[in-house]
Amino acid sequence: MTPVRITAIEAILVDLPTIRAHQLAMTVMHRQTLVIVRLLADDGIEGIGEATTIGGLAYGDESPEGMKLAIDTYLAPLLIGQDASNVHAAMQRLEAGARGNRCAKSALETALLDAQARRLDVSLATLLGGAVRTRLPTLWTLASGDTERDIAEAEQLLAERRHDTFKLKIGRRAIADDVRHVTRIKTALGDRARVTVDVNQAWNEADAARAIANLEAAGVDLIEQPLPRDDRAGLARLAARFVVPIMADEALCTPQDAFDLGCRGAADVAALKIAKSGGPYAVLRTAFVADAAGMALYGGTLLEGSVGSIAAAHAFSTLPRLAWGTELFGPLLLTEDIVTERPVYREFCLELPQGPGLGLTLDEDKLAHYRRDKGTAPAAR
Ligand code: MUC
Ligand code: MG
Repeated sequence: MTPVRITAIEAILVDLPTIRAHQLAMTVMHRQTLVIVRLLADDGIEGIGEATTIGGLAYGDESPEGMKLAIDTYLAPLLIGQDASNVHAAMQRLEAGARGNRCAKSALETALLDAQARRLDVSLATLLGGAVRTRLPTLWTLASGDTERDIAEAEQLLAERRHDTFKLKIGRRAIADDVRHVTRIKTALGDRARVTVDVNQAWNEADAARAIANLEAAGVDLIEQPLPRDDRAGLARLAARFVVPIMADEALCTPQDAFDLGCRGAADVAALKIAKSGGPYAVLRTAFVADAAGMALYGGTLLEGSVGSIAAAHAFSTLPRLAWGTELFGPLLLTEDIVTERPVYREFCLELPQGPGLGLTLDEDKLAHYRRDKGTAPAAR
């Protein structure tokens, strides 16, 4: 069989407004910047991918602008002319030629997988071995910064049967204020909803111990990344001390992270994200190690738009165990989209698209409108 050569790779910065301010411990978001990747091969098949992070450099080591630079300057040249139908060989070449940069690599791995699945006329999940679920339970994050507004938002989403699990972003305010905020929301929602909290690394161990005792008493179901990502010993002590499960997020990116956290007993639950791990296939490698180490799995997000969220959904749909469901609600946080058909959320779940590849089509007009380099961008294909 003649190889199919990669002929062009484009990385496009796309700025989309959020439906409301989204407050996290380390930043307040009013918009989200997606890095959309288009990868073309000489058989005419194009694959798309997305690299996205939160708040510039506030969340991780890569910014959207840095990802575009890394792709344009270093990663794309490594791939041009390579066999587009061999995703593992292409990704191995990137690994050998560029350290780290897992978010940027995730967009490229997604685009390669999307193109190859389209080429074979199968879905991305099928290419990854097959979906064991086509509906993924998806929570919603309450992060308006206002307790009563958060309760009203949760009540509406429960009534619409869109979400029945809510993650509260805390760690920005004093601990006593955070505990009051969470307790008020959990009391209002009662047994009708699960409530989890994400501290985004904001506490030290002593503060975390005090806060978690109160949150556990308030009926919180899960505590996400209470300590800085490097404090694995502290995380292990918290996991041993409390019954409420502790989830590793920022601390867990690679299979090696999963192995080390597992050996330490540092986390009960593993937050998986394609962007942290380097792509839909890469996240599965991390997931299998975490699973083998006895951690329950959770399908996380870096608040990607539709392309990144659906890529993650395809990967998570193949996992035999996904005890904590997902948080792939990113597209719902954005007022606009750059795909022709937006992902469907129904009965507390995200539905996996069924078409070839990701099952998504870029909306060229929307993309042209929201791309940051509008006016100077190359003409649409
Ligand atoms: C994170 O740290 O988990 C996921 C949901 C959300 O609101 O923020 C993200 C990031
Ligand atoms: Mg988190």
